Amino acid sequence: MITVTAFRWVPPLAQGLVRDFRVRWALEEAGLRYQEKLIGLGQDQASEEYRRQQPFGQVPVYEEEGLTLFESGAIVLHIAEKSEVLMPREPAARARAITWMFAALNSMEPHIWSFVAVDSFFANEEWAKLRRPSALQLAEKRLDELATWMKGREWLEDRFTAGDLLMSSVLRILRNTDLLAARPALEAYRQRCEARPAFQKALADQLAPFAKYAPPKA
Ligand SMILES: N[C@@H](CCC(=O)N[C@@H](CS)C(=O)NCC(=O)O)C(=O)O
Repeated sequence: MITVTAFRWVPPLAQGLVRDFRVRWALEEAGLRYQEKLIGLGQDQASEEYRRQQPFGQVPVYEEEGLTLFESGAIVLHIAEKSEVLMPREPAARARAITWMFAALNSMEPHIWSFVAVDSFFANEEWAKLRRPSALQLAEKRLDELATWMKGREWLEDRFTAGDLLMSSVLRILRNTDLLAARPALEAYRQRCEARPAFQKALADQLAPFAKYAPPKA
């Protein structure tokens, strides 16, 4: 049986974005059943036992008979190799799908997080106010470039792959901004990805424990 480690609860700002979501979505697309192992923020992350599974104390961790993996991108790739829904078999198409997986995590996500950090998480800090214009400029540049690529396309390549799964998961981080709405090609692409039944199921499954384990309101 496959096991995915996720957080029992996170603050609303992070709900639906925690990276076990990408793994859950990939598993749903691949039609693979899994069980979740829920851990708490803090102590559970710091335990020696957990650090042996995830050196940085983060989620997700993926366990399968005889194999433990961390890093959501590597996990999604591992799952994608098991399913043609996520990864074409033809070698060139496979290489292109993997290229887009890296592009999502390496060329898009750092700029998107840099912006969201100053726009949302640290918005009231003086340093964040100073940093915001240049972070916005860098994020917008990447978004514009991706929007140009997406014009007239349904998916990043000629069919849905794990590249789209990761790219749309990264675009989702901007959900509290108007940056996607300002780029209709990207907004339509995000919606197309999120309309997939596997996405909906994975999201509901990540959110369920958050409702169950929500701390009592002060
Ligand atoms: N590159 C890692 C990042 C994992 C990561 O940032 N996990 C976050 C949740 S999305 C986490 O566990 N944060 C808690 C912490 O860093 O203490 C991956 O993709 O798996």
